[in-house]
Amino acid sequence: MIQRMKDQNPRVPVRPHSLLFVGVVACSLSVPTAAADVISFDAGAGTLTRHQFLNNYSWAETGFTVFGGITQRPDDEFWPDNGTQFWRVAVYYGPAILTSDTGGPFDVVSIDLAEYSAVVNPNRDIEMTGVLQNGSTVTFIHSLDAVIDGSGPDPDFETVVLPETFRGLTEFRIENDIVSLDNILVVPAAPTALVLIGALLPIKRRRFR
Ligand SMILES: [Ca+2]
Ligand SMILES: [Ca+2]
Ligand SMILES: [Ca+2]
Repeated sequence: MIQRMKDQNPRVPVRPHSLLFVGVVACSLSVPTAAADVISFDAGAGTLTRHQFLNNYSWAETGFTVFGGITQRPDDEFWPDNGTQFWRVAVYYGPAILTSDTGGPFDVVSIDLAEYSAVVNPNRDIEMTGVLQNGSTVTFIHSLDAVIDGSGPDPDFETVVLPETFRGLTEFRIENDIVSLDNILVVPAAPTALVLIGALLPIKRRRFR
């Protein structure tokens, strides 16, 4: 009956909540893909903080913080080398834990990994863990290639692409206590329709009260 009345009279007013729904759908469809960030651990790109009580360090860069490790840029045949400063996790620092400073979910797309050193168990398996928003975890294990000659010409670091399951994380961990890492490619999660509804509700109250 209502539909018929609208057909007969095109001037039937549209209800405010209908406008809200259309707005939410339109905004949801037009949300741009969040920009990717690279945590480089490079000098000047972030901030290293020493936590005296825990005798540990954290690194803050591009809205993310990595806890458990220390920056390093050696230049010899013993430690891995990619020409830049990287993050070294040791027995007394690990595990490395990555979180977003906003507390919001994020994706981990890839990470550069290298052996801890040329002489310490170079071909060990590196276990990575993601904590999802519902508290469950996903894991991925990568076996290092054992290619490491420090300042020599061999590529000590290798880029590891994480599986699709490492999306929408609240925390990313590297459980091993000895490993070198660099260039973590992260993508903050885009706003969801529910977030947009929350943002639009005040507008609705102002316009249609
Ligand atoms: Ca670096
Ligand atoms: Ca090398
Ligand atoms: Ca290597």
